[in-house]
Amino acid sequence: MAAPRRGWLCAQSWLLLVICAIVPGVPSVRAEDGYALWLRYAPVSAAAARETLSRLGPPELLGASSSVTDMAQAELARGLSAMLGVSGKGVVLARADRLAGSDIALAAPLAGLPEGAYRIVTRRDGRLTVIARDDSGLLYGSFALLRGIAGGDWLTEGRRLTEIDMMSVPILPLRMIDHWDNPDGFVERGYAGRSIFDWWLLPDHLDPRLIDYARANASIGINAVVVNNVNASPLMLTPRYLVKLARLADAWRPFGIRLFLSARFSAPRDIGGLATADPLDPAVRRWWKDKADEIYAAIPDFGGFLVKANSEGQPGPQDYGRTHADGANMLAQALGKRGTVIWRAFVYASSAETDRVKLAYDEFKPLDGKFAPNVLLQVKNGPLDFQPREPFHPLFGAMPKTRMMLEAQITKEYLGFATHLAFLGPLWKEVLDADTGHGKGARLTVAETLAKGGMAGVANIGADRNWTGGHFDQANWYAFGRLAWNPALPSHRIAREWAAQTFSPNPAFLGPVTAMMEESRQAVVDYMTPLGLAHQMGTGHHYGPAPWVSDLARPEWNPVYYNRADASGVGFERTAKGSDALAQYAPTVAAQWADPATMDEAYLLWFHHVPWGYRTRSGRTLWAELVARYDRGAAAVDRISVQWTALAPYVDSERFGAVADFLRIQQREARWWRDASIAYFGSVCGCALPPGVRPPAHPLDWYRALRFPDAPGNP
Ligand code: BDP
Repeated sequence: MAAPRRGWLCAQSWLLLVICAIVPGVPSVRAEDGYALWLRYAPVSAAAARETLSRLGPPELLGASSSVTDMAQAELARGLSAMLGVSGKGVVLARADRLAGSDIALAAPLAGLPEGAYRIVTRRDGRLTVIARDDSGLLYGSFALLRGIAGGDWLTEGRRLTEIDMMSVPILPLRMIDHWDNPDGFVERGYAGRSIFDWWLLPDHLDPRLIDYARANASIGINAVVVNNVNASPLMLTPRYLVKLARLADAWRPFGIRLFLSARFSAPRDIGGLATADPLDPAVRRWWKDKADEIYAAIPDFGGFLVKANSEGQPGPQDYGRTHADGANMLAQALGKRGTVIWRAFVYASSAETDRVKLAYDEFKPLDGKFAPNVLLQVKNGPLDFQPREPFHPLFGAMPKTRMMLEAQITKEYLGFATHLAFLGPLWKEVLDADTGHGKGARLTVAETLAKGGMAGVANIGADRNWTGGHFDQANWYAFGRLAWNPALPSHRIAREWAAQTFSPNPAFLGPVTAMMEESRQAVVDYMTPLGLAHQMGTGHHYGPAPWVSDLARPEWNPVYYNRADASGVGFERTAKGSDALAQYAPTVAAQWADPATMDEAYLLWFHHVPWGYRTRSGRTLWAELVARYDRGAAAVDRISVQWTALAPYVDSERFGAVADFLRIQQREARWWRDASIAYFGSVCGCALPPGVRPPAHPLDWYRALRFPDAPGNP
């Protein structure tokens, strides 16, 4: 594509800038700030497409219009006119039941498919048509059509739009963004500024940004949003807030998005004037039922409640000697058929545990079959807490009678905040594609266990102009949505699709940028927590390395609890010789991680305490291998940074410069991680640095003395 290159050229001097600004037909050279996300709709030079769409008369809708089809048509008009200079002409949006004659057959493949499925194909009269059985399918299909054009693939080699015939089906029913936003605008683990929700001004003023937010979500198939933090304020359930929430729900309905709320379990006491929140108490049950009725009166399609209970100090049913199922089912009954309770399995409330990663399984596995039909159990991707790498959570596949949601963290709490470039497609794919071993002889992947639930992603969205702090963090929002729609999509394809729309569809750009993105997450694993290490981050804020910390009140808050480094070796013994967490996995899976000599070394120190002198697969000792991995990670960031420099011709100067700045920060911090970790583990092991290895820049005490009371996102 010539346009972005011209944009870059134009930005190089004031003279060129003036020329570019006055020559008709030259695309805008205004530096981009990232606000438009992947919905930039940059001009596409495709005469064939323009011709196809302009010769065919006005856009048409077959079927009754609705607020959702209005949005679909508006988006098509907006996107097609910006990209091709045609105003949506020639595109037909057709409800399957409104096709006539021989066109009826076009809808046949959609029969029986889930809500939201669509087909894009050309009718006999030559008109490009989006067909769906419901309005949301028409909306998703419209976005897919725009994506296909913006991504370039459809228009290469002189292909005509009318040759397109594609179908897409949402594989997971619930595709949800979870905001950890507080009513006062603070975002827990947020690195992109304050909350996008201005509760103070709602309902009187709705920031137009919230419409663009809904467009972005709809474009990737998101159909549910939890607007507030799981560490929930009861304020959100008060009448004053319900009117604010209703305004939001009304604004998002045309985009197929249902609003959910995090509910504080003690609300009947906090705001209801009751003496208890015991889920079996009739007055408590009545209070929640009345509350649900009140919410549905204001928001008829309210999605339901997300609940964090008896975890990290949050109230819950166990405060009254009741089980998680008692708590969840009580709320499920209050909602009835109208909505869903999403109950989180992220719990580690008991005090005398030997291994924190075992707790969720121990508590929830016995409750399989005890949850009401409208309860979903929301399980984090791994058993600890959103680390750069964890094995998949053992609850997936282990509760066949329970509907499951996978919770992923889009915001990079443990992966360098918004500054580090870490594309999370490969992380999520690793989990989604993992075989749980519960398939009775066949494969049963984590993704397959979500078929009656879905995926929730903890948002990385804030009021920063570019939404996510780092420009490349937009890719994680995008990838999350695309994978929740279809977990089988390859990560590299998603990366490429995003980069084409967000920066440039030029293949000379897409090749290198996709490669950079694909290797970026492994780089973070290498320089932060290689070989299966986890939770080595600084206290509370989780910024930077702190593998030495050992003085926090609860043992499982300390990095030393997880690394278990001593003179004999490093790593957490989770076989039968240790905590036996391995036994929570299906036997075939447990077997694959049981033996350090044969297992994937990516998980070595997660499952085993290994002597420093142990020979790893590379032939190096464990100590030397650890050092080599830290070095490899830091070197990868240096390489990515050089690769980015070479991509300057394809990116506008504002976004190019911002990414380059962030990469410099990442280079510095990757070295910091490497140096501090080597200094610490070297001191514990008493091992000399392998020959030729650069010593840490500072002595260990220098790293230990660093403090960051002002790190963002820390509640
Ligand atoms: C941890 C975060 C904490 C969250 C918690 C959760 O540090 O802020 O409240 O997860 O998921 O990762 O509940």
